[in-house]
Amino acid sequence: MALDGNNREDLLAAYRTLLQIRAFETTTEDLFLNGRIPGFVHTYIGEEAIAVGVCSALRLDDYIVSTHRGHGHAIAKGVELNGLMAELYGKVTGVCRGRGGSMHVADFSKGVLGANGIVAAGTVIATGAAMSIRHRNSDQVAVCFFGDGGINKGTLHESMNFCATKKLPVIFVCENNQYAQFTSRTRTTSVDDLSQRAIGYGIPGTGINGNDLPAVASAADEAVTRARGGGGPSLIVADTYRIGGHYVGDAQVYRTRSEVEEQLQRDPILHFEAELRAAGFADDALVDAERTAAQALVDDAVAFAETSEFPDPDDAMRYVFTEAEGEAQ
Ligand SMILES: Cc1ncc(C[n+]2csc(CCOP(=O)(O)OP(=O)(O)O)c2C)c(N)n1
Ligand SMILES: [Mg+2]
Repeated sequence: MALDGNNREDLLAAYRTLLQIRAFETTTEDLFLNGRIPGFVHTYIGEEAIAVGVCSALRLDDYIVSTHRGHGHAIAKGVELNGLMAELYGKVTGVCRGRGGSMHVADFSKGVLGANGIVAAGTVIATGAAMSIRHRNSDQVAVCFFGDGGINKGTLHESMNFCATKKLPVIFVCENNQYAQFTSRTRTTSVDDLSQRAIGYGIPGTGINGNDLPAVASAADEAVTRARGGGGPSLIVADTYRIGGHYVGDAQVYRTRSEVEEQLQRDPILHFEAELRAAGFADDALVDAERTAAQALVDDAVAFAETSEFPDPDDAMRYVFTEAEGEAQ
């Protein structure tokens, strides 16, 4: 369903999701630094408006394919915080029964086909999902999130070309957060306007401010409507900024503190709060209450994860591959 910019309830629902992602990510940072979460975590702080805006244009049965920075995508598509946090902990109550962890969260019941540690691997998965949509004569769509680093991967070009040729219902969403790991986009990409890449495939390409939630929602709605109606794929390039390091613990020697501080002025949540206030939909009391409520939900998720069990080691190989028909799960 499209986000209705005049509907207070719609806007507040989107606002709550932004806050839940932010609270989830800042809490995850603390948990990781305190040794509670294994592996690596990549947070989505500063990029929340992209996931929330894009997913506002989707139905529950639409698909999304995510990246290594996937918690925000999952939350925006409706994945429950408890199961998501438990997954980060590697607990059996996690959305993937603790087998996936932060970089491989998935929840098919919400159309989340999975996060992925391989840069731009999601592009081919989204293409496959769109092929399945086509074969089933369904009107679902598949969204493929990827980064400015992913835009230079061969898999992305092959996927965009294939989807364009077959007019498959994929929306390619490039989250241009200015860095691929420790490398500035300006050092790796020959064009400033990444949406120009769409021209080479004969598909619509649009560049937007990814920190402006209504702008993201409206670009997504246009692309989703086109894909659902048989009009084929689109590329949306959403400019944003990764406020945190590449991963939690990144020393960030490749950028200056002043650059980050300047970007903090463009925080998508502050931006959206200002819009809500200007429209008369929010005031200090509401903002405080919503922020507290979002943190409380995340705190509950942490308590759930902490008190859940780890999977039984004897069970480690179960649920990793689809079992043959008739085989007990
Ligand atoms: C195929 C592949 N090459 C390299 C890596 C190492 N790597 C992990 S994340 C990353 C940068 C990705 O940058 P971007 O696509 O812009 O996503 P962001 O981290 O900025 O969200 C790289 C190079 C990888 N995981 N997979
Ligand atoms: Mg990037």
